[in-house]
Order: sequence, then structure tokens, then C-alpha cells
Amino acid sequence: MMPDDLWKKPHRRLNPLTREWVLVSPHRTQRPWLGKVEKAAQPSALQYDPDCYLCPGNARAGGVRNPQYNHTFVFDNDYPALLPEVQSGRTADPESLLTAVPEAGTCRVVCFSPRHDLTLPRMTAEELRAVVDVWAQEMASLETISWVRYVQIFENRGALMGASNPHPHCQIWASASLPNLPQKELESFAAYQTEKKRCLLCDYLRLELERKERVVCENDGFLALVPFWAVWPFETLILSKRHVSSLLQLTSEEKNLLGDILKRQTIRYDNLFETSFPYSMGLHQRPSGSAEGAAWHFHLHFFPPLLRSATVQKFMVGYELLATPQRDITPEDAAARLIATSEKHYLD
Ligand code: H2U
Ligand code: ZN
Repeated sequence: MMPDDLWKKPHRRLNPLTREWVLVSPHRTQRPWLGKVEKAAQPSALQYDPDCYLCPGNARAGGVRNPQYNHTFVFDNDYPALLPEVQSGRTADPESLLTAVPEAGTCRVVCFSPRHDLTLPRMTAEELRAVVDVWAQEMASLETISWVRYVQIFENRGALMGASNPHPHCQIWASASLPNLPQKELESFAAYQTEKKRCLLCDYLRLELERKERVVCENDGFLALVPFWAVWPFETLILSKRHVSSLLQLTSEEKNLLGDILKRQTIRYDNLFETSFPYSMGLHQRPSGSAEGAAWHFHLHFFPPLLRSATVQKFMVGYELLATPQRDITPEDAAARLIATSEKHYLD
């Protein structure tokens, strides 16, 4: 336990997954705000939008028409950031300051539902299970590609996070190399395992369950909490209670429980400011095609941009861009505010 005076004064906290520090300034929460004020986002009122490129039966850019799908729907991104035909794997010249290497990849879009107006918190348990199943199927199918080293499943929700469309959807990028953040996490899992002969997140999970200071909600399979080292004001981490390294190791019951925790956590988010809560969310799974992933503990990150209301956003600028991320509201206060929200959606 940290001494109380340290808790209330500026201090640094270490993120053991990235081995980076965050500066916490609890005394600063009362400062006035004369900056940018956003519009509070609400879900779409339309169940079907004739102008939406993700709704069933509509045409996408390039003219391909979506089928009349009834559950989930996956397609290859029409504007992919990565291309499969690129020859990757050429070694970089370590002597050069102008190092560039080709990168192969493939990008898909997953529609969670045919309904334009739904979001994860407003979907049924069956519908959420279908989303988890489609993630697992896509993960398995992408891993059959010999050069795939990592599969990133992520959802950008809300205009504030750059989502191009309110229709419930996520993206999947599979790449030939391990991206920066998973690379750091992999190194941390491996170093902890070598040193302590235990899993970093199994140990962290036990500690959070004992302390109960930052746990927002849980079920038999998963725990949602505000991590001790959170950077974004209402950042959360979802941990599997069992040590698994990917979706592919989850039992059928655990897949239902993942849907359940996603629903409950996102309801709490929406209820916090009575808005369609924006975030970037992603699954962090072990790298593909190698044995080193066994030390990896399956988890999801939610990075929401809101600060003190539905209309005031946190900007990562200034000191944070140039030095170290910083937060005013402590992770314990953020957790307390999320715990105080109801698990019945404010619109239901
Ligand atoms: P975001 O809302 O997270 O931006 O995801 C939407 C994705 O959909 C985006 O990556 C793709 C964009 O390239 N897209 C298509 O594949 N086809 C379209 O007709 C429009 C958008
Ligand atoms: Zn739509």
C-alpha cells in the first residue's frame, strides 16, 4: 500500500507491461476548463441507414454490395493500411539512419450486427457471443497465413476517436511483424517469467482481487479494472482469470463470459456521462506462429478520451507529447466513479 501522503501528492507510477512511467497529479483535478467542448454523442436513431456503407444490402466504396447479413459480417477493408502482396522480411541496415523495411499485412472489417443503431452495451448476450465467435474465427483463419506474426483486433468507437461510422464494427489488422506495443508487452511478460517463474498479469490479477481498490466489475472468467498505471482518465484493462494467451484457448463458457464483461463494462462507460462513450478498445493476444507466446496473458485495453464529462476531452499534448503522460484524477477515483454507475443502460 502506498502511504497516504504520496497518494495525494504528485507521484509517478510504473506500467509493468510497457515499463514506462505515468505522472499522477491528484491535486490538480479542480482546475478550470475554458478549452474545447465537444458535443455529447448519442447512438444513431436509425436501425437502417441507406447512406451507411456497413448496413446490409448497401454499396461500399468501390461498388461492392454488402449481403443481407443477419448476424455478423466480415469483409476485406477497401482501404487497407497493409497489403498482403508486399514482400516483407528483408533485414534493415542497422548502420543507416534511413532504415525502412517492407511490411506485409491484411486488413479486415467486422460488422457486429446488421442494426445500425446498436453498440456493444446494447447488444444481447447471444449477439455478443456471435461477436466473440467471429473474432476467434478470424484469428484462426488469419493465423493460417504463413507470414502472419501478429493479429490486432480493435474497435474505434465514436467520432472523437476517429471512427468513420456509428454502425457497430471493428477492424482487424494482421501483420508480418510484431507492432511496438505488443513487442514491449511480450518483452515484459518474458522478463517477468524468467525472473519470477510466474506470469506478470496472473500476479497482478491476484493483487487487484485482494485489494479491490480498482476493480470495476467481474464474472467467473474475467475482471475489469482501472489499472494502477492507467494513463487515460477512465482507461480500463480486462483480464482473463485463467492464464490463456489468446481467444483460441477460451472455453465456450469463457466466450460467453467475455461477452458479458464487455457488455457490463461498456454499459458503465455509457452511464458515466449518459453518452455513447467513445473509446479505442483492443484485444492483446500472444504473437502468432512461435512458442514464445506462452508467457503472454490474454487481456483487452479500453482507452477512452473523455476527461470530466461527455463534452470535455483529454488531450495528449504538451508535457505528455514531449515528456511523460500525466493524469489528474487518480486511477482509484476513476474506478470509484465507474463502480458507482449502474449496470442498467441509461437508455433502457
Ligand atoms: P473505422 O470506423 O474504425 O475508421 O473503420 C472503418 C473502416 O472501414 C476503415 O478502415 C473501411 C475504412 O477503410 N471502409 C471500407 O473498407 N469500405 C468502405 O466503403 C468505407 C470504409
Ligand atoms: Zn449502418
